[in-house]
Amino acid sequence: ETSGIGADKVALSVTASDVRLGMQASALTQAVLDHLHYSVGRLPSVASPHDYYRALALAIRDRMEYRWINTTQTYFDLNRKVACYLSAEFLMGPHLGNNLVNLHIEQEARNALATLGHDLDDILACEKEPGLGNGGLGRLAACYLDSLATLQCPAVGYGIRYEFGIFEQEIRDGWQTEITDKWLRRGNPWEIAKPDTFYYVNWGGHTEHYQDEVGCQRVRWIPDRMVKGVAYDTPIQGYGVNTCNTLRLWSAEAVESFDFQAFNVGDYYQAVNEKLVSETVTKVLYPNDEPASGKRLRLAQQYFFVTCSLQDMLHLLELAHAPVETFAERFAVQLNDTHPSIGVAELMRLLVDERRFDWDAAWAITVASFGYTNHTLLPEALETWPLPMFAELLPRHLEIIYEINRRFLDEVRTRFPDDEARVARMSLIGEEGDKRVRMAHLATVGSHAINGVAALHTELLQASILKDFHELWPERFSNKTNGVTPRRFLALSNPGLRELLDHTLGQQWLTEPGLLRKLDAHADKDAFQHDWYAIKLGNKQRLSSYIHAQTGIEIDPGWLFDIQVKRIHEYKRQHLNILHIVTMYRRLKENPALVLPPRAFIFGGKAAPGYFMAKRIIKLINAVAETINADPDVNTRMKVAFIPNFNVQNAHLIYPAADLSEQISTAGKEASGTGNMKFMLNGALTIGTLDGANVEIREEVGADNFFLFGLSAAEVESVKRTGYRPHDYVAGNDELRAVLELIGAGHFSQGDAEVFRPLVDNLTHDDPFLVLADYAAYIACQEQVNSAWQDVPNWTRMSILNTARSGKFSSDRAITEYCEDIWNIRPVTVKA
Ligand code: F58
Repeated sequence: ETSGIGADKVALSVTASDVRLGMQASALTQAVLDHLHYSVGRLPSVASPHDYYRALALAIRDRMEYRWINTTQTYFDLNRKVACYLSAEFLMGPHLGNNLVNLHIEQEARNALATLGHDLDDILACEKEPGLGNGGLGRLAACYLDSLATLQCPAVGYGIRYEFGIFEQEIRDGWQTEITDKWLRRGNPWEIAKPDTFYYVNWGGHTEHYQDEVGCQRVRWIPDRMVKGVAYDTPIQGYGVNTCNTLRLWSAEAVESFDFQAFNVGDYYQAVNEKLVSETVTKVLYPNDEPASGKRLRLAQQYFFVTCSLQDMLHLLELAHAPVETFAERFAVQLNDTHPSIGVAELMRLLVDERRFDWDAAWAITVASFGYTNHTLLPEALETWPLPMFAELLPRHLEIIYEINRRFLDEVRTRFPDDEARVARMSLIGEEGDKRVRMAHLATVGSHAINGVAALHTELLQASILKDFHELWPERFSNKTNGVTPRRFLALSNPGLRELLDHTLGQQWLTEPGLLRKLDAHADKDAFQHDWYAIKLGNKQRLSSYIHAQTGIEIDPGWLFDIQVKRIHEYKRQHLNILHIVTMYRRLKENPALVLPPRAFIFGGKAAPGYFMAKRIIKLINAVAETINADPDVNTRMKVAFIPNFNVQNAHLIYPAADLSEQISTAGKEASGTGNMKFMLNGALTIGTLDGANVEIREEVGADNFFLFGLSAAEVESVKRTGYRPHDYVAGNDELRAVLELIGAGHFSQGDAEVFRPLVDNLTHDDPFLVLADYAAYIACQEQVNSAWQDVPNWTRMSILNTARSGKFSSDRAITEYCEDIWNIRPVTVKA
């Protein structure tokens, strides 16, 4: 009598009215009332929407609990190898809506709330998303967890339970301001604290070398500080399956015995202070996307979550009575960038110092266990730690890294005799300026598999920062092009399109996105185009209302929606977009009769709080918006809006409403991009450079259905090599010069010629990301967009083809490749 996921597979003897498990609307109504009473403590008559949100969230969590426990038990009973995805960031987005989709009970939940006088959408809007990540890297980790569960793969996500996630962005007078993200203030119904699952984490002190009972040289680490890492678990429900995996986040707590020691000597203040200091480890997410921060607390965070996770794996082995020797057969440990790469040294320490393995045996286990994913080639984003800081915080790990390095460089010298330059390049210790530990080298040497995140990125990785390593171990390298989950980024966020796809293709497209290709056959049909257009228009209406509510700006849903949402960074070139906008503004002012299809230029994204140029770019977007939106000469044909606080929640509204997706980074700089995939999936056309996954998007959709412009990665490099002179482009292009002058002279800043001076000067004198070199090509390409947009049937056709050919970019495909090529992990059916 159950409905919802796999009702056929679920053999529970549950009745529809069961308050804990029943999947029908009547059972959910009962469950919400029950939780309102027993968990929230409110009478229905006075309960707020947020109270209803909590009650419904708890009711939904109950419905996952059985599958969750059962999943863990199944993996354990079957001794199955588990993928452990180590990531300092998981940008999960709101849980409630996604869990309803994956459990197949949205309609039941909607009906249940309607019975109680509430609208599901209002209740969904109450959830404060856990913003435990900066951008693409953290969101990728979340998509991968969704796919792992959906593909029924044994997996755990391990990370940090930051008390404050990514800051909330407010726009004041056009500038970004940062507000602390107190996401836990009203509690978190999705997590279950596991106070008995904790591990100790040590810092500082010194090491002692001694001889053990059998005469072996050993090392003891005598730390001088200690904290406890406590587990908080969140269920990750797969779509349409019983598999419910775990996201385990570690939270730092003071160790009680330390308090007691202080109490005993009567130093109450010291005891309390100890607690405060301990708990700062997991206080806040570092809000820098790139560059790497170099802060001590950041290294402490990394070591903290990595040691807890590795100790947890060893503990699980013990529970299974499996010898530690089998570690690599039981766990595939994936490093999401270098942030967890201290794990290589930590696993060696746990095995050699604590379990008394000999070095070679420990090293074989370590390399067989770890895989490393690189997400950036930008030199300033590569993590390195100054030796003195490393030595102070993790003295034993530094010794271990020296030993790994000594043995590794011996291997290099054997393979490449008389090549000390190569040895210096490959060393785990960098000697340019102050000595530093190079975390990308540690991750590479400690892993049996190293991958980039798009075909171009992997090629460049092998040819640039990891060239020497690729020459030494070519067989360890592979490409794993990123992917995104169609459950969250289509089914949940674009219900109109979902319905059309279900109706046209059957529901299987959600797990077999290759089926989307069947849309090709409908792309030319009038009636289908009509439905498609209507859905897009509805999505644009939704976004338009949201923008109006957030900013006061009114946008006509009939206009072309041109959207760029992503972190604000010079390499992503939001300022190139602005140069186009100002160019169009000037043309319209000079020639009011100009025919220009009306466009809304929409932006969103956070800047790192200390990133001077990025913050100025936000100010520029808002300044240009204010001028244009208020000018009756132009505002019937163009408007500009900056959506504040871009996050997963408002992303649900943004991607489905796009006509044009801006993917305009300098070629060779964006490792992959994943927003590009979310736009494509929702039927936006891309204007972009040959960068990251854009290359593969264009291959899939066909060159005719993609607006390509700009220098290639190879051309960018060659221009830079031969000496790039941005000023030549200014001198050679009157329109560009006029645009830069307009901005520089304060036209958009009430005559203030100072505020944008640094931006304009940087572009004309330095322009590290070749904005001016690509300007003319970008403008020309945007003109092609304008003509294409005027042919509505053809634009709609191209929009349909984008969705049709987006199947490759499902995270299910990406995860299948990781499972087969790197982790050696197979699916397991979890029975009910
Ligand atoms: C992003 N990196 C890449 N880093 O820029 C993007 O091209 C790629 O699609 C994505 O990873 C997934 O592979 C990224 O988001 C960060 O946010 C780090 C956060 C921690 C500090 C260093 C950057």
